[in-house]
Amino acid sequence: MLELYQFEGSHYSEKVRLILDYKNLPYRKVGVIPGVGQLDLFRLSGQYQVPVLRDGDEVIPDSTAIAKYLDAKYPERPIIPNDPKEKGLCLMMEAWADESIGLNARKAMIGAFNQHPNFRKAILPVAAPDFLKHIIGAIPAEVLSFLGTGVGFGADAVKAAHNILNQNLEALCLLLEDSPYLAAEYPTLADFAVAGLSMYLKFPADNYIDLPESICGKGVPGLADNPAYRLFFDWRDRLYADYRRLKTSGKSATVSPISPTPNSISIE
Ligand SMILES: N[C@@H](CCC(=O)N[C@@H](CS)C(=O)NCC(=O)O)C(=O)O
Repeated sequence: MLELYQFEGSHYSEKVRLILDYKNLPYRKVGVIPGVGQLDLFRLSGQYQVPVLRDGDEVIPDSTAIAKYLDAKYPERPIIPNDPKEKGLCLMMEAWADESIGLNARKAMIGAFNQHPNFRKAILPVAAPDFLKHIIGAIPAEVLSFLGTGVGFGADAVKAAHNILNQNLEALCLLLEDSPYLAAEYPTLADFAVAGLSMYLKFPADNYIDLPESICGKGVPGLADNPAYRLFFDWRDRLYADYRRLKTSGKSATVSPISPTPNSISIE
């Protein structure tokens, strides 16, 4: 069976989970513990980041490489169009989702949980021990903001991320005004990348991802609750309802930690 090495709260992992579900491919989730688990991941894949797909002897890191591998190896329900224009649009939008929506959504979410300690506690890795969540929750917002400065998560960087995301969401609403999908008449990699990478803007309300219930349906204030972007979030809800499996259905949602104990903290 396919194995997905992942963090449950990772938006790049979510992009791959959406594709696996769309293609009806059963898979087993292997939860990587931030820190020590990533050392095991390095031994397996030669790099430290999730997602990593294992298909028998094949080990594929990187969500884009995984998407292309899956479409080539399991061509049923293709996600990369053949038509040149559609294919070009699809690949361009996928890269845009990864690099613009994904990176800026992470900054905007960190900005939001600098302001809201409960949101911050809720989003720490589900596997993190309670005492760790307590300690992180107790760190004042100004300290986190200070720590963030210099690595791109200070107040100015968060504001810049909001500006970019506002334009991204406006563009998506315009694109979706008269079309059910972003790059073709059927769902493609562009749709799954945009849906997955926008997870931190607003977590899906239903039971798709194994995260604390307190954050389901919640998101970055000013973006998640902005009526101007309703069309986009409604579109994403429909995509999930049509193609994403609920976490309770099927046997594919087993999490078995790649490593028993965490040795560092990560926000994803
Ligand atoms: N380009 C990669 C990005 C993956 C990525 O940024 N993964 C994050 C989780 S969302 C990660 O593993 N972070 C831990 C780290 O960098 O140590 C992809 O598309 O898969």
